[in-house]
Amino acid sequence: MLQEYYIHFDKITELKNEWVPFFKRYEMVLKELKSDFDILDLEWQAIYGYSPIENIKARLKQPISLLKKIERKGVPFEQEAINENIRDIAGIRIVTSFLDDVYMMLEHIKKREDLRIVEVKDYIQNPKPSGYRSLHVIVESKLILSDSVIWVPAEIQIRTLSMDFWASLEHKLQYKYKGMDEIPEEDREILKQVAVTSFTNDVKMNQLRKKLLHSS
Ligand code: 0O2
Repeated sequence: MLQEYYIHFDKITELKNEWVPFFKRYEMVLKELKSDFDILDLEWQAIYGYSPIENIKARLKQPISLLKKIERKGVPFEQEAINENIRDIAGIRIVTSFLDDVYMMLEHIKKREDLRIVEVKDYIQNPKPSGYRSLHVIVESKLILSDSVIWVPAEIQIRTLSMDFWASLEHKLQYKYKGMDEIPEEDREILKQVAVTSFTNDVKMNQLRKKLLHSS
């Protein structure tokens, strides 16, 4: 990680200093999205006494992660090209209680007039080879400025508590081993098995909720 930082040192310095105005629009959209979903959470609690949202996090992509993605995708180091091609500079993660709540959130997003869905990546139905599960919704979010309206790209990741447990711990292990490829094969298999067990638990809890709701 430190080595990567030094390789990209000049560009990281440029991103941190000269690109501050470019990143502002993503900061603004993150504030707006976070606040919108916080309000939704409060509203659902007030109306139904229950909200499917467990927690919401907002993150701006780190310069090193952005540079690695720019290189991987062969995107020119120019603001317009990056805005067009890198859709997750602004990222929101919504953690829900149950599996059905993930898709309920997606339906909610589809109905919003301030969000345009660009792409839905369903890594729940089609998990990543690592075992990772989550629903990624790439959107453009409406931002009202003093004299213009712009649509800013953002990625909304929606996942259950169980998927979040797995992804958070697996991310920490990846960091320790400096990348998934470096984790020994037998340990990667253990991680995949834990992901499957987590998902089995999600399915069981979802079924249990349905059964209890219908019997009450
Ligand atoms: P960061 O900056 O650390 O958050 P694309 O080319 O855009 O279609 P990309 O960028 O690879 O494809 O997007 P993808 O795979 O849809 O989503 C990448 C993000 O999903 C990652 O962000 C993680 O947040 C999450 N993710 C994907 N695979 C895994 C995995 O195996 N384990 C964990 N823990 N998370 C995963 P980044 O890229 O790390 O960026």
